[in-house]
Amino acid sequence: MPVPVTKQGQVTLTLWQGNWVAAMAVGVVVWGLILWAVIFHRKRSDRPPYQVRYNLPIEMLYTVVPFIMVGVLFFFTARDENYITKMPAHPNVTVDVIGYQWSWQFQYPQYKVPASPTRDVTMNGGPWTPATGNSQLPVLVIPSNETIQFNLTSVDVIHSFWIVPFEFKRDVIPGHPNHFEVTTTRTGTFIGRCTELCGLYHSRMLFKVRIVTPAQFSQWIHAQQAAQQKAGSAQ
Ligand SMILES: [Cu+2]
Repeated sequence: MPVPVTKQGQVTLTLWQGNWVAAMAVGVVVWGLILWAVIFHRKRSDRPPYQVRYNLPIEMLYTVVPFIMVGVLFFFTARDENYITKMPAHPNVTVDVIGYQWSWQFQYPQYKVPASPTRDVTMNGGPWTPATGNSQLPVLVIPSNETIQFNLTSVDVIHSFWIVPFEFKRDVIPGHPNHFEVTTTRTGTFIGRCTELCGLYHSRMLFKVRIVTPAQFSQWIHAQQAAQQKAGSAQ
């Protein structure tokens, strides 16, 4: 698993690891019982073995133990899912994500650009191509150690928004806005993908993600605001 870059991603990773530990513990017990039966209860003669009808305590154990296992998995999954899908009321930064065949647009509705067609700071780009590689990909810039809200919409077919080290995906559905929030924990440059087969160039629908310090973010967003206002006014 990639190192998570959000608090929510860390919770997902811990839940996944806990599930593996629990599955391995159950597996070891089951393999042990199988080996024990194979080694110590081999067929020794043609005499039919001693017949037993039922054993109430063991039958109850067979029923109760799986219920406990499901209950434990359910408890931790429900607890972590509630945390991961929680939407704190006042995110530091809001990003409107628009998916289309075959790229993404990122808008920052808190940062206005009156002269631009979208009226917000907007990052555009294009898909990966053999000629341009990753150089045309749209860039999503967000600050570290802050809460980011993503609003997901699609203008054509169903896409899915996936920043790999978020350990999280969410579908981008036309006519059905989706939302989620994360708290970033570190800086770095990562890759994002579409993870819902959406057509011929689905696999080229990549984007770059840069998590920077809040000071760098503020500098970057104000520079974008000024540059996009100037470009809009010139048209
Ligand atoms: Cu897509």
